[in-house]
Amino acid sequence: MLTIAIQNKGRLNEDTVSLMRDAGITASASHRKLISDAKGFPLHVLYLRDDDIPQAVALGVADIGIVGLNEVLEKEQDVDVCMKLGFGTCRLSLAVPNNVEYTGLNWFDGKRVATSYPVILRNYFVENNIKAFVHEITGSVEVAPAVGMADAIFDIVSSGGTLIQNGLKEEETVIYSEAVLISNPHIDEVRRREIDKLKFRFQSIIESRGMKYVLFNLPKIHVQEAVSILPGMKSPTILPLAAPEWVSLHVVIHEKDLWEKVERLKTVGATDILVLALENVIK
Ligand code: PRT
Ligand code: ZN
Repeated sequence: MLTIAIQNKGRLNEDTVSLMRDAGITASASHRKLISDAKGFPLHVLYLRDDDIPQAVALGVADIGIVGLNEVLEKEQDVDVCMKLGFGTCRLSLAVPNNVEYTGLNWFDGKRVATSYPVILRNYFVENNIKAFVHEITGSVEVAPAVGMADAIFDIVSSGGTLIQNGLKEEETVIYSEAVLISNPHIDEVRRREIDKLKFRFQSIIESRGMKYVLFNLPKIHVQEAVSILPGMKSPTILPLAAPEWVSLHVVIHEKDLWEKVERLKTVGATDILVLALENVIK
């Protein structure tokens, strides 16, 4: 049976448990457990701090894990990144106090930079030939310049609110991160096939997120115009109605395009438009 390591609490826990649930796998969200058995897929679930997940997977304590790409890059463990999971999105950026006249990356030469991600930052400075002092601190990195511990910081940014609150401005984005599925690179064929099944389920869920199932009635003579508005997964399904001059069209549309498409469909005579949530797209 496969073992998956997931974050025991914190930002990724809830989205991880809900991705698994949408994929038909019920795992306890309990923060107090270390390990439990999932329902709906033969899987042991190991609850860890996110910092420990890459190593647990590299050592084979877990076969797979779900963790931020930032932790994978920081820990430099021997793991494969199998797929991006579309949540926990953020970036790791260099930020300086608002009153600094930033002149480009060379500004960091000789400066002290506080971070909880020293490996990623050192690699970045080496690649860019910058000689800065990297100070590793855990937690509250954003206050380091104000208390005189550093000239700048390198930290996770999401909305940017924390930087603003602390009088800092983002100058360089070093990596973009999101939750990823990682696996031990040395697992046997049987486990690899199990992982492929899991990846297939996750992929279906991720692809269906943000998609809507739309059905509406349309005078038959306007079908070609409607089809040209609607490039669906393949093409729309067209079903006859009892009234011979009418048809019903079914199509999957991404929610970001929904209103624009609906407005255009109405101009070619679409009526009785139903928009339904789409649970899963299995290809
Ligand atoms: O206890 P454990 O070690 O497991 O958790 P943790 O405290 O180390 O990590 P946690 O739970 O805070 O975050 C887990 C993962 O979520 C991170 O490794 C990232 O991959 C991802 N993630 C996504 C974030 C953020 N968004 C985020 N905004 N992690 C942290 N933040 C923090 C950031 O450190 C900064 O303090 O939020 C602040 C910035 O947010 P904005 O919105 O103000 O810019
Ligand atoms: Zn952590």
